[in-house]
Amino acid sequence: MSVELVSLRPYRPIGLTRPRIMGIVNVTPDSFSDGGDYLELDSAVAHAEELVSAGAQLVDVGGESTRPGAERVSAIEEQRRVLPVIEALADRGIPVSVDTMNASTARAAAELGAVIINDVSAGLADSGMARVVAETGLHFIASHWRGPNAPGDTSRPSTNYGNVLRDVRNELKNRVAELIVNGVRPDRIILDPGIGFAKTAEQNWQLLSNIAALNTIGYPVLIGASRKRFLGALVPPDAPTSARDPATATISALAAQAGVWGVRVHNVAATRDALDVWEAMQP
Ligand code: PMM
Repeated sequence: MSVELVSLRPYRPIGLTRPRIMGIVNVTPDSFSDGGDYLELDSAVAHAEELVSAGAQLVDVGGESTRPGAERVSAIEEQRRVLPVIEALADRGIPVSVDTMNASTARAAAELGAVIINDVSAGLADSGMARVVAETGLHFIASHWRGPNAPGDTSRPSTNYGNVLRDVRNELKNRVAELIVNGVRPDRIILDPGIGFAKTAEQNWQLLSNIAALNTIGYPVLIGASRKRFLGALVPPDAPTSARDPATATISALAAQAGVWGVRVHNVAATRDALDVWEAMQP
């Protein structure tokens, strides 16, 4: 397994380090863009291999959809979906992250060879998560999060911000402090502004146009904007979510310019091309 591929380089304010591409494999029946496509082990593994051939340095495997209104699944069902895929990819030497809010899933994935724990709740959904991160010593992607999009729950996570950039920054900093108190090594933390989580379209754009300010928290930053709903306004209303790939790839290139550590995308080839262009245009 190539640990080198996921090692962190020191933060540099000028984006001269090409961001890592994290390819998405959702082993779910209901994710908004690829739900149901990769439920079988063979098709999930084949898709992950395609993503790596297209230029992904990492594959993110998730078994629970986080789209608004999605049913939560039990940790047991989540593990039934993701663990065989994670094991198969790790066996093939592919660096894998596990996309989970459950500490038990994170631990089991770590035991099977996952190299990163990616938690959209940054440890808030499961109080045992920080301990698993601390004990396994894996890298931890901690996203900005204000609560679940539970089905039938009218109290959707709040999009009330005084200033979205300042508030997201402060809430992420608080998460970092809490994680460190719980034993997580600072050099294991990667931050994510949680595009689409408790944010309006306008707030997503505000955050994306200020990625460089997120970088100044002092931790590597990952951006996950791929095919998200706010990009739907840029294409015809009945277009498939894949029609959002050019917009996603453009965000990847602009995120590279802002110095991010990584981008999480469905269409790896489109983002690879965008990053090739970005790299060729470096002075
Ligand atoms: N978004 C989704 C799922 N996991 N993980 C990180 N770190 N950042 C994200 O923005 C993020 C995530 C939801 O999108 P999907 O259903 O396409 O996976």
